[in-house]
Amino acid sequence: MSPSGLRLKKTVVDTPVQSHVLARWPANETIALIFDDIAELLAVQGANPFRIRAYHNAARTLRGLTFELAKLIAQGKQPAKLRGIGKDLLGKIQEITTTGDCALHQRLRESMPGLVQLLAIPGLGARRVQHLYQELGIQTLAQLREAARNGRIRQLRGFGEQMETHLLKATQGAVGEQRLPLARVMPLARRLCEYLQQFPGVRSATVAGSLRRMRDTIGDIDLLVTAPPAIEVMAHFLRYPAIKTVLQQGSTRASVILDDGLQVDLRLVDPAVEGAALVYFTGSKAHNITLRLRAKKQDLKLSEYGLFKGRECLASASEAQVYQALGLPWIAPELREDRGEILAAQKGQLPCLIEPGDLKGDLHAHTPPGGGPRALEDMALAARAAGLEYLAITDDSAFLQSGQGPELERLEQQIERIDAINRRLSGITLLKGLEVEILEDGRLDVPDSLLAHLDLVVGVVRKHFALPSPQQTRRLLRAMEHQYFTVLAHPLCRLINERGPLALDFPAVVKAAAQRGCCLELNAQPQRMDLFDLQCQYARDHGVLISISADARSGEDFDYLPYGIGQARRAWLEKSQVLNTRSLTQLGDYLRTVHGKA
Ligand code: DGT
Ligand code: CA
Ligand code: CA
Repeated sequence: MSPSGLRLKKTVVDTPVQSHVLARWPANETIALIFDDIAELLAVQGANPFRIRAYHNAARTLRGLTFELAKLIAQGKQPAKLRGIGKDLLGKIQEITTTGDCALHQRLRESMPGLVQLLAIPGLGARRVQHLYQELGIQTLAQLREAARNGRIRQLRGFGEQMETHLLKATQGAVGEQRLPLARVMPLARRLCEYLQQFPGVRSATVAGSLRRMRDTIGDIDLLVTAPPAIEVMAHFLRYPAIKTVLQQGSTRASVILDDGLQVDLRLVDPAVEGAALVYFTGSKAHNITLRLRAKKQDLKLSEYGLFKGRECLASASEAQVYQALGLPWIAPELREDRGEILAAQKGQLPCLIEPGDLKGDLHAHTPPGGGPRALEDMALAARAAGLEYLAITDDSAFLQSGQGPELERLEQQIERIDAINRRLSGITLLKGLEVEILEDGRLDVPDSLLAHLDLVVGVVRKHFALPSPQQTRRLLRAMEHQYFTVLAHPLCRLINERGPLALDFPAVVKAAAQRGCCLELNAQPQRMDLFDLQCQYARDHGVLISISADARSGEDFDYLPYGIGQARRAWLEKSQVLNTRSLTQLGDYLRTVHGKA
């Protein structure tokens, strides 16, 4: 065991010591930790063992002192000769006393940043790190995790299966592992739930954790299964074909990794405590903590097994009972982030959240590329099947500019096609829209004279994502000033795991949208989820209407709408704050007003 790396990580390394935050001089222990760290790093490099030992010995001497050495040095006093601390090391101590660190230490850390992180894992000392490097070429956390996943660690002398599992756990989340988009994970989790539910005796299998809270990205899948004690559901779970590695298994809990790398945590409880377990396992952790504190104030104890007064269980069977016994109404999972929901619940001020069935239409959709002559109609039918009453076709404005013929003619052809479909189909109305590009300077790539023929215009940034904030903000503000601009689509342009959000003065964009009366989109494409919850809430708070859209490119894409609703609920949105919950007539009124056509 070599915990020094870990201790250092907390005390010295990750918080660079700056002289103005020091308690005037570094403690003996701080200097000793730096020396231990130097020794470990030298060992990983395969340095001379005497040199390595010299640093460890000096650390030991420092820990045994009855006075603070750095204080003495800071006072300009000469310390008496100390065992194992010669001129060279004393020089380093002086350096640490004045700067908080020494150059050798910094140089060693900088020369092998990956190895420094490996050393910080409890159980990985210099010798093991060196071994990993020599045998498997492992220099980074990511490489270590990969090797552990592939079962290569257990083959190493002195490591074994237990160590491999330990390293897999220790590196989880530490390597900037990607969180996956909600819509990619939910279907997998639901399939697993169905599999579990099929097992005779199982009462329920429920998705919990961040999935149930509809977070935009998911770290791992949490499932809660209820069954009477005698049911062998755990063995059934471990037989699930897509399981690659079993990290942990017991009679009431198991953690596995699926073929695609996703982790699944399963908890099995008695049906009698389903509600309490579900509250616990749904989280978030922050919500749970605040809830437990509330229980404590009432002299109660809340756990995954129930709400207790002394040994008496007051509630456990359903979530509603647990919340009720705490003096609260049931709180929707999407709100459970400790963002004021418990106080709002207590005051009876929880929002009346938007529901999936509230959406009447979608204002941003494309004709599938290569969809043939029936593509428009297919989209209309798919939207109708998804329960929508209207759908705006907002093809990319590029279709006007490419090919032959004047732009107006091409636009008129599209409008005629839509009119024909509207005459033919009942129960769904296609609206005439366009997705226009917001050019670098904020102009739109289609003139107002053409946009005037449309019902609505969706503006998007397609290029120049990296403009500095003032320029990007100006660009969007200018775009929104256009008379026929209706919706700013995916305003932040982030792509989960691929592209961060635009640098923007977001409040300025929201303010402009509110003044102009145009709306901001909550795009429900799995990788977008843009606006995301907190921004969406901010926009709502400042009087901006939100348009929830699947940005569909095929009929199946309407399945993404519930995830958009999930985000909207996380943003505390009510039905009235979402434009496309309005009837077609109400929408028409809104569009005429915002475009100055009223
Ligand atoms: P994720 O997996 O990163 O997307 O986020 P969650 O929220 O699913 O987190 P996860 O999988 O670590 O844990 C699932 C739930 O279990 C979490 O939402 C609340 C509960 N939980 C986990 N650890 C703790 C804890 O230390 N304290 C409390 N009170 N609850 C916890
Ligand atoms: Ca989770
Ligand atoms: Ca988990």
